Amino acid sequence: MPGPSRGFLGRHRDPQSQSPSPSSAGLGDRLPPGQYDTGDSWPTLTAEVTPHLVPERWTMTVDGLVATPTTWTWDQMHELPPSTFAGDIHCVTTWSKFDVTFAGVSVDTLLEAAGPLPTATHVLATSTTGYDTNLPLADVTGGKAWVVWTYGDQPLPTEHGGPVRLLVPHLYFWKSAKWVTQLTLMDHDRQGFWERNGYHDHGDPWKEQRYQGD
Ligand SMILES: Nc1nc2c(c(=O)[nH]1)N[C@H]1C(S)=C(S)[C@@H](COP(=O)(O)O)O[C@H]1N2
Ligand SMILES: [Mo]
Repeated sequence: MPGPSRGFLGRHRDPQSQSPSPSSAGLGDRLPPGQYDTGDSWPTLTAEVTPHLVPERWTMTVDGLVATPTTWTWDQMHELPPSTFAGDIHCVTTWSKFDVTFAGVSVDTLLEAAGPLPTATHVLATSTTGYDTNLPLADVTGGKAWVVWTYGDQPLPTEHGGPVRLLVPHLYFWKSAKWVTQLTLMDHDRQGFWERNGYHDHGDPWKEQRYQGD
C-alpha cells in the first residue's frame, strides 16, 4: 500500500479527487479518473504475436518530415546520452501502475539528430510487427517520451516490448508501442492500430480520452 509520501510525490493534484479516507489519502492525486492501482502485477496487453527480436539486428529510424532521416543500430543507440523515467503508467483497460522505472534515450535526443521540419505536427510510431500508434509531435518532445530498453535496471522483458519500446507515460499506455522501430514525422494526424479500432487519437488519462469522441 502507498506510504504517506504519496501525496507529496503526486504531480497531478486534483482537489476533487482528494478523499478523507486514510487508505486512499494521497493516492487519488496520482490515480486518473476510472483507474485502479494494479500494485505489483504488470498485465501484458499484446494484439499481435510477440516477436523475438535479436537486439543486434534491431534498428531505430526517425524519418518523414525531418531534415536528416536517421537510423540507429542497437550499439549506436547505447552511445546516445542516457535518460531515465520514474513515475506512473496508465492503461486504458483501467489499470495504473505506480513507481515504475525505465531507461533508454529521450525521444528529444533522436529528434535533435533528425531535425524535425517546421511543418511536422504529428508522429506515427511503428513496431517491427506492424503495430502502430499516432501522437501529436508535442506529446513526444520536451522530455515527455522515451525509447527504452531497461525496466527497473533489468533488460525490458520480451512480452513488455523488449528489446526496445516507446514510452509515453503521460498518455494511455497503448501509445507506448512495444518493439518500436520507427518514428515517422508527418504534417497531419494518421490513426494507428487502436485508434482505427475506436480508441482516442490523443489518449490523455487525466481527461479520460479513452475512445473516439471522449
Ligand atoms: N506492438 C504493440 N505495442 C503495444 C501493444 C500491442 O498490442 N502491440 N499494446 C498497447 C497497449 S493497449 C498497452 S496497455 C501496452 C501494454 O504494455 P504491456 O504489455 O507492457 O503492459 O502496450 C501498448 N503497446
Ligand atoms: Mo492498453
